[in-house]
Amino acid sequence: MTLAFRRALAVGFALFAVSAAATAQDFNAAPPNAERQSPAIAGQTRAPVIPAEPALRREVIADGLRHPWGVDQLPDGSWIVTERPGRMRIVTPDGRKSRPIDGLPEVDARRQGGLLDVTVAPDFATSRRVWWSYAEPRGGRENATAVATGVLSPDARRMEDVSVIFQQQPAVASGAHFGSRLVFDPTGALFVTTGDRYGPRESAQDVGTHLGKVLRISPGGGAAPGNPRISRGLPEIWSYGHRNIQAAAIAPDGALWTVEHGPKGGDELNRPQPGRNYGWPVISYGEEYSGQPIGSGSTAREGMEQPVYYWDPVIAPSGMAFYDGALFPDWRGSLLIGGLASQALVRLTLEDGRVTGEARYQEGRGRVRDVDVAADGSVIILIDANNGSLVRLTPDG
Ligand SMILES: [Ca+2]
Repeated sequence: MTLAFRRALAVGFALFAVSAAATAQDFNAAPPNAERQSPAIAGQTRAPVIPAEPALRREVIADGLRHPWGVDQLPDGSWIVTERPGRMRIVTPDGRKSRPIDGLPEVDARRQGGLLDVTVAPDFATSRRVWWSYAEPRGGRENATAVATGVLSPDARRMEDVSVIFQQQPAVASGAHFGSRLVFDPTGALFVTTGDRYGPRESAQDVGTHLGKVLRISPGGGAAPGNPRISRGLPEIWSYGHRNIQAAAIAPDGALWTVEHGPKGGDELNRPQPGRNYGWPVISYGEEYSGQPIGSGSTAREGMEQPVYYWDPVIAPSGMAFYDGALFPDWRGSLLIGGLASQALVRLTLEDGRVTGEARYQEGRGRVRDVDVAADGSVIILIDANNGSLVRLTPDG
């Protein structure tokens, strides 16, 4: 074997290795941003990469949606979708979009603000009641996360009997970190997730504010019965010390799980327990966008909870759902999470409340803003773009 041939073979083999690595999922190959941090518990980050199976068939149900943010399915199989600039529409299963539904309160649609999540009543078939979250203008440059409810008229053109059931205190002059997912727990109480508003981040630790919290309210407004008693705390608070939670779902056992946007290298999966402190901004994985440490740079402290799992680098999480459908039997019990910057549908396998594996699907095919599981077991994602879309994912073949 000549030296030139050996070199050619070595180069060829290296190229082969590179192309093989590029076709496999290599999202754990990137180094962490905060290289000196280590997880508090085994398996808390970088779970084993599992194959992205099965292959998916991707079908655009409807496009032309401007920055869609939240989606829920109605009993007749159609979809109620929010668009961040302030519109809510019905999309039929065959992709016809209604005119914007009339009667919604004004939203502050600047930067990350606007019309956000939507969820329909468990008894929507008879009550036609809907809840939605939004950035509420409060005068001057100030705004706040708010939640309203209304009854969708029989022709689905108008929201009637509208009332605002939650208004975040205090209002803040900021265009960021509004939260705000809405999920009902098994008792009928409504969880509302919020953010630190990307300004006074210490307010996430201040139980006298609604900023950076998981809140649990009654569907007609006010603190829900059974909330934890927190010394000097507002009665709506379920848990605190959160940065910006845009993903929330109820597990098959009835427990709330959330995913929050962390700083650079600090997205977190949590299972928020009543009255507990999840640490932001005192403890956090990751670092400032500048590369500086968050506060003292510590990742653990007595009296503050560890995340179940964290991502460094981040996925930039959006909506999430537990999979319990019929079309993907191997996915049952998995957690599906939308990724914005990661432009992926992230699947986590869970065992005894811990993450055991991670797979990513649809990478690079748009910022995933929300995830839902349809009644037929297909997975529905919202692609957040100027020309955004409602997409159905089913097994291919
Ligand atoms: Ca935390």
